[in-house]
Amino acid sequence: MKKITAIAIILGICITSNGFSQTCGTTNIGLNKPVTVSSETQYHEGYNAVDNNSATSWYGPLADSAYLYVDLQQAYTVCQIVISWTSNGRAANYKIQTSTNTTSWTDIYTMTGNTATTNTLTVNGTGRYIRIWMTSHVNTWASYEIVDIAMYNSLAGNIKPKVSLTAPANNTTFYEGANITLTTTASDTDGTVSKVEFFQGATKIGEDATSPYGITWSNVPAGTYSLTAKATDNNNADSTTPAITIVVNPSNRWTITGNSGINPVTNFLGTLDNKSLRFRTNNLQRMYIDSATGFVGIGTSAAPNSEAKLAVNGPIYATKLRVTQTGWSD
Ligand SMILES: [Ca+2]
Ligand SMILES: [Ca+2]
Repeated sequence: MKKITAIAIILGICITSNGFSQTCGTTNIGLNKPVTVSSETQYHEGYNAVDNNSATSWYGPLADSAYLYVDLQQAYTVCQIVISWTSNGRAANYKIQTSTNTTSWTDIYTMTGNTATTNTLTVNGTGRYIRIWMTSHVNTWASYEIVDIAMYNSLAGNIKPKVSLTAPANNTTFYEGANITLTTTASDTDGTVSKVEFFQGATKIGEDATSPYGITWSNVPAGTYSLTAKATDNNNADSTTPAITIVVNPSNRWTITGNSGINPVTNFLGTLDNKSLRFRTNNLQRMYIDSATGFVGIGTSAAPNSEAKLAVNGPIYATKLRVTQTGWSD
């Protein structure tokens, strides 16, 4: 273990609780996988033993020898198998075997003298096919009857996938109704990424099983959201990105593409408090309206005298310019 750790550090691999742990996975890798049996009974076919449904079961033969094997669709290192028998249909003696081809089988567990209805077996074997090879009954008058088999694969040595959110950037703002594109980069050093799921808080908003891993979150309501992405690898190990925050603002505000339905009585561009208003282009201040005096400066924010209401710091070109000094009380 020390050696593995040292290599991991040299490679810059982040060691995490699942990364090199010796624990078993918690996902039943045999669930609903194809089943082959030596014999079966109508309504009690082999698949009833892998459906994780205690109301269904496989009925085998009265004969001593019988088998049931599960095709996991790919090779796994199996670390635990849980077999639930009916009380009548328990096997006393049986073996657990693995195979890569269904032709040659390797014993990984031998049970003798079983009487329990649930057998939780710690095993260690690798193969695509897992077979229960039964050789004697507890009750010789009953067929073999398996309610469910669960299989778990070892995560030992598995390195967690890496994932990062590439968009949106932290603290990006949107307007309500936006279609927000979430993108990630995800990879797995010693396997493949099976999916990337996307969450806002604890709520899943989508997933993608194909690279590049991303989704579009459509028509997002106003609010502040904490977004994460979780990648899962082919051994069911997962990693989650740090959370980023986005703000989706209400849309009842001036937009940069023009506005309609404005009420000039109540809608305006400006401030409600004692703050001046500034206009910029190219991030340079071009026009200024003073909050206290209402002074308007173009090219300046300083009034040339205390009575000035308008100052233009620069030439004014006009074909006609008329200044009238009557008509106002002041
Ligand atoms: Ca079942
Ligand atoms: Ca992995």
